[in-house]
Amino acid sequence: MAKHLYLIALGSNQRHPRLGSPRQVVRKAIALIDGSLGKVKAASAIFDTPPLGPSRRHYANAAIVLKSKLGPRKMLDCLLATEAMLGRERRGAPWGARVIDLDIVLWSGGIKANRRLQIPHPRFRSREFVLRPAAKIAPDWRDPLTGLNVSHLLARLTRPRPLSK
Ligand code: A4P
Ligand code: MG
Repeated sequence: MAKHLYLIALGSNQRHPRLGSPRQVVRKAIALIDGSLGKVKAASAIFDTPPLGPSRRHYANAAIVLKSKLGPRKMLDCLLATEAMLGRERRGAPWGARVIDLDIVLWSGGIKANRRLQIPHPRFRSREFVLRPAAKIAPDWRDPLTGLNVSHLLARLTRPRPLSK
């Protein structure tokens, strides 16, 4: 029985030798996840975003809502296996170029915190490249730690701040 819902963030900023551009890699990742890990209930458009951190290449970012019978630990294993299948190699700088990054942002079960897995994703509240696509498909999903929903978190992050005097 599919009892879990996940909000998953996808990002790529490296071409794949066979699949092509980061945008095409993200599209392929969604197609792989749908059916094998659960049912994709909603998928955002794929956004072109400026890189945060040291990488100079733009990213393709998207978000999906996934319904699945897999619990969070198993889901993480399957997402890591999907990353590997798409050719991601874990070496080099942690924020280096990557062919695909699949992160669990939110889970219908709420909070999970251990050495391998933290849900909600610890940095998602400060990432416009996660919140903007997520707000298109799950604006009302509430972050269990702050009590704010995804569209509020996005508004908080992108709200113009008054110039300091
Ligand atoms: N892990 C713990 N919690 C989670 C979770 N909720 N979901 C652990 C997924 N994994 C989780 O992941 C390292 C380990 O985190 C996993 O093995 C798992 O045990 P990783 O994917 O190798 O690490 P990473 O991707 O380098 O780190 P992270 O935190 O996913 O990076 P970020 O924060 O996603 O930053 N700029 C733009 N515009 N768009 C981007 O997508 N991405 C990054 C990477 C930097 N700049 C970017 C983008
Ligand atoms: Mg990751």
